[in-house]
Amino acid sequence: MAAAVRRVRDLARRHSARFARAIPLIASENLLSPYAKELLISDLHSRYAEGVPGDRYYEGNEQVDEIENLTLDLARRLFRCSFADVRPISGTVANLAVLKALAEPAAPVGTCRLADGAHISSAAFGAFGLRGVRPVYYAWDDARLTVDVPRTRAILRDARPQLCLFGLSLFLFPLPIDELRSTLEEIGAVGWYDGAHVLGLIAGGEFQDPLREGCQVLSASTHKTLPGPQHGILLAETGDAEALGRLRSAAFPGVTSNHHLHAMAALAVSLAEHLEFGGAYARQTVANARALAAALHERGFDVLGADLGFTRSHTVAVRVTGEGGGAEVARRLADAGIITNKNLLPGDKSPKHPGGIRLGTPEVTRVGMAEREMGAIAELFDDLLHRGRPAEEVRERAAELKAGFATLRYCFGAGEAAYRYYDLVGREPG
Ligand code: DSN
Repeated sequence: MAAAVRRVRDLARRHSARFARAIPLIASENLLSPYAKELLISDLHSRYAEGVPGDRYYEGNEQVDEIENLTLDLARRLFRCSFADVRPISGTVANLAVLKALAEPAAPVGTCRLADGAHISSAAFGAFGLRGVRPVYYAWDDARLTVDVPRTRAILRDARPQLCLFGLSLFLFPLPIDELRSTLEEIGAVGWYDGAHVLGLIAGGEFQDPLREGCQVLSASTHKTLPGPQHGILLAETGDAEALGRLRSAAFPGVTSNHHLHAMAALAVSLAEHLEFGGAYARQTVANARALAAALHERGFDVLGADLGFTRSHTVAVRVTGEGGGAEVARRLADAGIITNKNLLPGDKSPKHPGGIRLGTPEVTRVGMAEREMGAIAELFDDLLHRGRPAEEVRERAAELKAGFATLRYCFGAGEAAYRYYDLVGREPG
């Protein structure tokens, strides 16, 4: 069995070493600060704390209670709202909690289509299907790359969903919640925003502000543009105390038992760090996405949103049907040390053949890259995909570029190594 232990530790070490040399451009990934990361291996990991601070089912929770209260305070401050719940253990779990609290089975619930960039939570095979709700799809404006307001107003008036979800996993531009607010009020719908992708941008003041634009509830994961641990969060601003009670009991005991206390403590650190550094980080993340998009466009790539400034978020979408399609291009890039994912794009004919790749700048920004490096990354794309340079050569150049950005920024303890796991696992078992 020691061999299995050695093997998994070796694989984790190789994984870290690989990422240390790579250019990671997955829009939903980020790096934890050293102070947050340490808490993931603290004793908190070994404990249970079902219930709420001051009213637990277990003894020994005094420090946990204080950590949870602190995390809640920080969340309410960062997002300027009166309600937070940090017990969902992921974004999807937070979404399930909202559905359990605010929609009955078979109820119509407004959302975007997967092909227009919605998260799998909205799918029949995802959280919507688990709760048994019926999606009411908004109309999409292909030119503006966002929800089409006039046609969606008509759809909402007709179907009258009592819960309307706004949120995307291919999130290039803000959604027109403000413009739909009067229609939501007219039909009596609760506005619900899935801010997983753009949470750190919202907090940093660089994207829309859903709780001020017509949404009462915000659910999210906490590890994308908010560079926190893998966890979930519920935020709300509403006078409906009964709905808040249902959200609380949906979070626990509805969709969680224990809420991963180590991750919650790490989240407290990340929220505190974002209060300090989040504005600068969010600004540079968006600036980098726009710079990367422009640099790719200049090199002949079909970047979505060329007439719209490409993106207002951390994400860039590139149609790569001319370069071999999303799956093939993502695989070739990974082979050359550039980590992306294939992605369905609006207009794709088959979900099995995504025509695009999705790129994100949260992680490269976190290690200090700026507009200049976005140009260098676009050059690597061009050399690999348009000029036929070999993957090994591009991989070496990617590693050289990355070598100048080996430490974390925008956090306490900035300057520490960004990818440390391979340093930490020096010991070997028996
Ligand atoms: N899987 C995440 C993403 O990549 O968008 C969302 O959960």
